[in-house]
Amino acid sequence: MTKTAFITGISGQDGSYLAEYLLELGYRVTGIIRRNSVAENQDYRLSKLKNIEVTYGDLLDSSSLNRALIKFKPDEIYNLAAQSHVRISSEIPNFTVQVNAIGALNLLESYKDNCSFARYYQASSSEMFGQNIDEDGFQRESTKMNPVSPYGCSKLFAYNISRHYRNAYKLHISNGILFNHESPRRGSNFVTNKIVKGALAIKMGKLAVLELGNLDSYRDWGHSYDYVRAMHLIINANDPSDYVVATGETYSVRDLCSYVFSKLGLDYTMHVVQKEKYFRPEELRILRGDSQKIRKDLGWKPSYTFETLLDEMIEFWQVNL
Ligand code: G4F
Repeated sequence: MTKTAFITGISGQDGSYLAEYLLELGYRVTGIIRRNSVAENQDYRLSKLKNIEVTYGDLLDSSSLNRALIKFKPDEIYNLAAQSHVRISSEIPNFTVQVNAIGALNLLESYKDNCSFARYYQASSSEMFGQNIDEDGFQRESTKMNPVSPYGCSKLFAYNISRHYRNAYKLHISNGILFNHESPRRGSNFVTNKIVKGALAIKMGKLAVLELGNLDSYRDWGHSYDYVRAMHLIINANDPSDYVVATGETYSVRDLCSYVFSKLGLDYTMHVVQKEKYFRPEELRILRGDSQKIRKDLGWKPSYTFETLLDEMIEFWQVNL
């Protein structure tokens, strides 16, 4: 029997990869998109996808969630919608908390009341750990969580309330604690895509310098395609649970600059300048995830490395910039 998936954030990087992946698996794919005054930009990541069913809706509008869930009757619900930019969350903290925390609660309520037979995936984040790191240098499911941004705090609420609904109402709800994941579809104001597009623009003579913030923070970067495969495994596990999804390797923003610029025959130290406006009020210094649990229990492993991820992004923008 055809399964129906419902995706919030379907027009985003992960939402679009997940929609494609589930269509390939034979799912009926549905979701909500927010109304935007620039109609052209609303679904550009979905433009090549046929047969998905989307309706206007918003995590802050419970009536739209109820209507969508009653209409689509999903078997699997993926809550990927968020204000996902960490630095910007300090500029719009109220909005970030409304969408990421209260929005998640709205969706859980709508799910519990309208289609509790379904399974539910909550997009949780490694940003929830804050500066905590285990003695061996990794963060894992048991690592303490003390977020250092409005974004991280909002995601921690969504993570905890999802676990509460799982326990209190015996619902099949799982969290994926995803470390950074990128692709050519990444928004241009996240650091990977900003560096790739900036370096190419410098190479083409279209940009003089690339302005960045902190070059000495470390992140565990994977590919969005690998991480949506993890989401699907997590929601289909026999028992609901929480899983770290990460590569286990960490690189600094400086390493990232060095790799991308040298691929283009450039020396990043000649072209990158640091600007105060791109620093965060409180920086999360290092992320490195231990994903043994999902590897052992569900057989997941990443297919991309740091290098192949960046090579794909460079090749994409060489053609499309
Ligand atoms: O690419 P970023 O903005 O990603 P960040 O903040 O780590 O968050 C991403 O990963 C999280 C998972 O850990 C997600 F939950 C979240 O939604 C998002 O997808 O920044 C990465 C690093 C940071 O340390 C930042 O300070 O790059 C540093 N950075 C340095 N210069 C910059 C810049 N980041 C951005 N966005 N822009 C800069 O100019």
